Amino acid sequence: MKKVITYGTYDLLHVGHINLLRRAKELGDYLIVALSTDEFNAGKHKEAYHSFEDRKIILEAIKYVDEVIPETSWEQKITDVLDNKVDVFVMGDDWKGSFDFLKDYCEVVYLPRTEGVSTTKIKSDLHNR
Ligand code: C2G
Repeated sequence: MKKVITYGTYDLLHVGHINLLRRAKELGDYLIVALSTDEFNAGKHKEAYHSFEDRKIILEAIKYVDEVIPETSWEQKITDVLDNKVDVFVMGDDWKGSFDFLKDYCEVVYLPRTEGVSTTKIKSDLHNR
């Protein structure tokens, strides 16, 4: 079984997130999403609208997602890859190059982002209505 992992906040779920998850799943048989906790988001200077618990329930309902684990630190990726026997690490290409150190442990794939949509844009558009 080919296992894939990806990381993110996945707040205010939108088509860019779904496009990423669909393409990530197409690279293997089992997709793990390491979901940023509210505490970890604070470190990313991000404040999700939905709580970690709610974002986890939402992700687990997506047919491409097989498992959701918490992302609590920047340093957990190597351990996650080894402990879960991951074959492929996937992120959107806004992160291109940021995680190449993982190439010693698994395949690293950066996928093109979906243009024109983001959680930040959703918040901004709604605020300016
Ligand atoms: N994404 C995308 N297209 C968009 C928006 C997001 O492909 N229009 C992708 C991002 O590249 C990322 C995933 O969707 O791979 C989740 O996006 P975020 O929730 O914004 O994740 P981020 O805050 O970048 O967290 O350790 C890594 C971090 O946790 C990544």
